[in-house]
Amino acid sequence: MLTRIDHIGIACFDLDRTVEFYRATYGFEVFHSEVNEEQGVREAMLKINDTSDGGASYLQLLEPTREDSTVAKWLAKNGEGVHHIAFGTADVDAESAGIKEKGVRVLYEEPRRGSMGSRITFLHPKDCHGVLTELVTSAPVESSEH
Ligand code: CMX
Ligand code: CO
Repeated sequence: MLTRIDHIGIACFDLDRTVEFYRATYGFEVFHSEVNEEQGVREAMLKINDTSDGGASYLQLLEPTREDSTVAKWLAKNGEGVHHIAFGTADVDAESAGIKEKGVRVLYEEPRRGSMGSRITFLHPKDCHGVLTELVTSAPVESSEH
């Protein structure tokens, strides 16, 4: 079961300036930031709210770290904006297997590492009415605190 919006991914050219926009305009603070070399991004997670299943919802601001990253390619074509949405689930393996059976392309054989130790996979936007869709299982609270 998909139980919440985990995050909305927003691609930007300048992470620091974009973080400052969200702080100055809405009062959102950076909850967590990291570089994910595999995904080719530097990112900031802004927590919007906690949810009843123990997870949370975030904005994920993304700046590419290299020219051949998926986000760099997307920015060059589209400019800044909403890049993907991510649904939270307790079991990304089971969810992605079930969705694959319905004929939607799942981009990874095995879930990969996402923000804060989460496990993530993506569904192809062309099979999802134009929306790049991520599935996320958050890390247990214990491990995300270390
Ligand atoms: N949203 C909607 N459509 C998208 C898209 C997006 N984010 N990215 C690409 N597309 C569309 C393109 O517009 C293009 O459509 P047309 O053929 O009609 O022009 C088509 O998909 C193919 O796009 P492309 O530019 O040739 O890009 P690629 O096929 O090389 O890559 C994708 C597309 C989805 C496979 C790749 O972006 C991917 O693997 N994404 C998953 C990983 C990722 O996005 N990581 C960054 C975020 C990390 C995180 O969230 O933690
Ligand atoms: Co994401």
